[in-house]
Amino acid sequence: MLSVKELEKAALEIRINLLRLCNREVIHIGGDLSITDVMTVLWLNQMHYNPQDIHEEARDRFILSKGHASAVTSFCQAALGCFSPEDVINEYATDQGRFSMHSCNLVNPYVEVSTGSLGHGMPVACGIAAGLRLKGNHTSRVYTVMGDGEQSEGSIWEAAANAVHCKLGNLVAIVDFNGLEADGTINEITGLGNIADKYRVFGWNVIEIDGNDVEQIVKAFGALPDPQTDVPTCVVAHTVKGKGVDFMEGQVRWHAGKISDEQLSACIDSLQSTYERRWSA
Ligand SMILES: Cc1ncc(C[n+]2csc(CCOP(=O)(O)OP(=O)(O)O)c2C)c(N)n1
Repeated sequence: MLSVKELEKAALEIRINLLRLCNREVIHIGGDLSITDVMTVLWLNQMHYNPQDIHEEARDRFILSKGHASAVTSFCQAALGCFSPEDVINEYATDQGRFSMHSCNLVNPYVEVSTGSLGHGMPVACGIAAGLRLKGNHTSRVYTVMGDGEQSEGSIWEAAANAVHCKLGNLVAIVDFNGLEADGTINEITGLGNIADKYRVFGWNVIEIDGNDVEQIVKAFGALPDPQTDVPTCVVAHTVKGKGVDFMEGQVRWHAGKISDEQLSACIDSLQSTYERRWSA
């Protein structure tokens, strides 16, 4: 297990890699940065996943329901040693490359399920969780990461009801509650109200955290019920879209985009000095 300081350092490096990629290609930088802390803790501390044996039956499964956050997923996997960050940057959006705007398992075996069309990853995660039970696997968990805008897809709520009905205590759904979609705020576009309460009413175990606070994320994952139990868990992670980059934070305009060389070096300086200030005492 890594310490909070080590996890924050890893999250810093993942953010820097995201920005380096964002200097080369248009990526979904806002929603990558909002979920970076959760993804770092998930991949580096929480999930049972061996890059040397990616089909191991005992692995935890990860389904990126908000499939446009493929870049942060790839850099987390790179931090785990699946491939290098340079591989991600050099191959991204190239004809023969393994990495692109959405995760695709036809070209990248580290992707459990291809995603990108919102509303599909969560139902697939439910199916896989039910399948593991049927196969007699009672130790693996299935994690899925969704967007808050994605919650307006009806398929999410069919799956949410089904997960309770099928008693899928091995399912952990994470909502990146950053308050923004591609074109505006959640409240302007769909007005979803209290997403945590909605999952509670559906019968889920709900944990609400500050999803940009590594200590809280570690604690929440550490408190997950045993996968053999009957109630699925929803972690509602309150986050900031564009977290860590001052001109992107809370800005709809930075749902997706590309940055200049000057912006890149200013962002890296700012991220590094924030980390150093925090841990210098
Ligand atoms: C079915 C479907 N409709 C539309 C899109 C286009 N799209 C990509 S990202 C996005 C906004 C998603 O917002 P949210 O789920 O809140 O993600 P985040 O803000 O975390 O990036 C949309 C509408 C899509 N990928 N799939």
